[in-house]
Amino acid sequence: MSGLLAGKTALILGVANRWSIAYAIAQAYVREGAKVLLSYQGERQRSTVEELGAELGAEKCLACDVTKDEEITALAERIRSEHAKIDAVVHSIAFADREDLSRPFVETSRAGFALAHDVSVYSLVAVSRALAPLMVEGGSILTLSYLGAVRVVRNYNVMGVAKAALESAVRYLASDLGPANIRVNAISAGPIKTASARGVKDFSKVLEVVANHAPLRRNTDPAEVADAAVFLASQLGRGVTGNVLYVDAGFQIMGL
Ligand code: 1JT
Repeated sequence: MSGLLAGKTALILGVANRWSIAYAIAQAYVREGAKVLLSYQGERQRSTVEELGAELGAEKCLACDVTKDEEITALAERIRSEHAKIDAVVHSIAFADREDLSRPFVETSRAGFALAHDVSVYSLVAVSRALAPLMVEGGSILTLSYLGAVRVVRNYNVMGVAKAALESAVRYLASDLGPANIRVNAISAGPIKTASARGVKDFSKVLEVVANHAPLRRNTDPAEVADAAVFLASQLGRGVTGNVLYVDAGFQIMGL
C-alpha cells in the first residue's frame, strides 16, 4: 500500500455524522494510507464519532471542545505521548446561532458575533498553536471556508464575516508557521447539504442556483473536497501555503 498519505498521522476535527465534510476527508485520508485520529466535541457526540471512526478505519477518537483551552492542550499532550508526531490537521468546525443566519446581518448581537468567531475562527489559531510543536517533520493545517467570506451571500451573515477572519487567519498562520515547514490553507467548498446546512432557510434554492450557474453545472460533492484535502496534506501540495482553494464546480468565477 503506497497511498499519497502513507506514513502520515492526521487529526480531523469536525466529524459529526456521515454527511460531514470532515467524514469525507477522513475516508479519503484512510484510503491514502494515513493513520487518522478523530476528535469529538463532548460526551454527547462520543458514541456517534466512535461508531463512525470504527466504520472508517480511524485509529482512535479523542475528546476536544475547541472553545476550551485546557481541552486543546490535553488533546495535544495525548497525541504527543501516544503518537510522538503529527503531520496533518483538518479543522472542519463552525458555529453560529440559528437566528443569526436568517435575520439581517445588521441585527447581529455582540454575543452572537463573539460566539461565531470563537468557535469558527479562534479555534483554528488555538489548535494550530497547540499542534505545531508536534509537526516535527513539517505539516499541513487545513480549514474549510465558504464564498460568503468574500461576497455577500444572503443569510450567511455573521458566518461570512467569521469566514473572512478565518481566511485572513490562514494567511497569518501560514506566515508564522512557514519557517517550520508547516503549511496552512483553506478549501472554500461550494454549498453542501450537511447537518449544518439543514434548517438554513432556502438552502435547496441555493443548491439549485449553483447547479444552474456553475461552469460544471452541478453542485459540489464532499468526495471532491476530500480529494483536494488529500492533495494539500500530501507531498504534492508542498509548495502551497496561505491559500484558499475553491472546490465549488467553478461557481465563484461567474459574474453575469
Ligand atoms: C454554519 C452553518 C457554517 C452553515 C454553513 C456553514 N458554512 C456553510 N454553511 C452552509 C451554508 C449556509 C448558508 C448559505 C450557504 C451555505 C450553520 C450554523 C453553523 C455554522 O447561504 C446561502 C446560510
